[in-house]
Amino acid sequence: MIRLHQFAPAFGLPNASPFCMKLEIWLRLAGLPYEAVDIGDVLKAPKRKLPYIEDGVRVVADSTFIIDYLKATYGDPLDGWLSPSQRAVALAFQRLFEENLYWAVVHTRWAEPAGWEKTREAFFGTLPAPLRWFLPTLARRGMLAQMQGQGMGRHSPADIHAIGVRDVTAVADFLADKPYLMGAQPCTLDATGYAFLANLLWAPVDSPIRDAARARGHLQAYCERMKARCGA
Ligand SMILES: N[C@@H](CCC(=O)N[C@@H](CS)C(=O)NCC(=O)O)C(=O)O
Repeated sequence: MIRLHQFAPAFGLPNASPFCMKLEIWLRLAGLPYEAVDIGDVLKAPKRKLPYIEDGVRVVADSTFIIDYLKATYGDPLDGWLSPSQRAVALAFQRLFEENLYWAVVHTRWAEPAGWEKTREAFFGTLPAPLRWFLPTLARRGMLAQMQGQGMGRHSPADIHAIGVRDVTAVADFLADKPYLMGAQPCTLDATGYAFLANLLWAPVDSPIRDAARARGHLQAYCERMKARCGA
């Protein structure tokens, strides 16, 4: 049985980490049995980030490398129908979600005071003392440092919101009236898209980016469709 190491669920989502949620949704779409191990301990993770999996003696980290490994080991039930040009578009949108929109949303959760209140309560609220006195501040400092290193954290809040709104608008325009991002059936990009959009729409962190997503009702309908399909 595949053991999926991820954070404990928060914000009423399958996972408040879009990368963990992406992998869990992929496993469900692919019909692979797994056991979720909600330890949330990044220090035990091979790359100090979650998710990672254990599959027998194999340990694989990073949601994309894990999916590559699972496809190579158990087959690829989701993406076989995509043409080379569709794969190229799917990769570009994956990068939009994971390398850009992610950091704009991280800003709203970890840097902006109102978002940080929600994040601190959801992620650290149940920790025993003395952990809950210092871990939130340490974790926040680490996330803000990552945002500086990545570069998103160097922009003004208004510019970060504009960057996120532009991404959300592109996704909404691309989805248009299709049931799934690449067409009539879900593929790996939908595991990513659903995870990142649900984390934007359904986490209780207000922002102009979330407002832009809410204004496009078909993004909400898309997430509901994916939720019904995956049961999570
Ligand atoms: N490229 C990685 C990114 C994973 C990632 O960024 N995970 C975050 C949670 S969303 C994490 O574990 N952060 C902990 C930290 O940075 O200390 C993947 O696709 O799995």
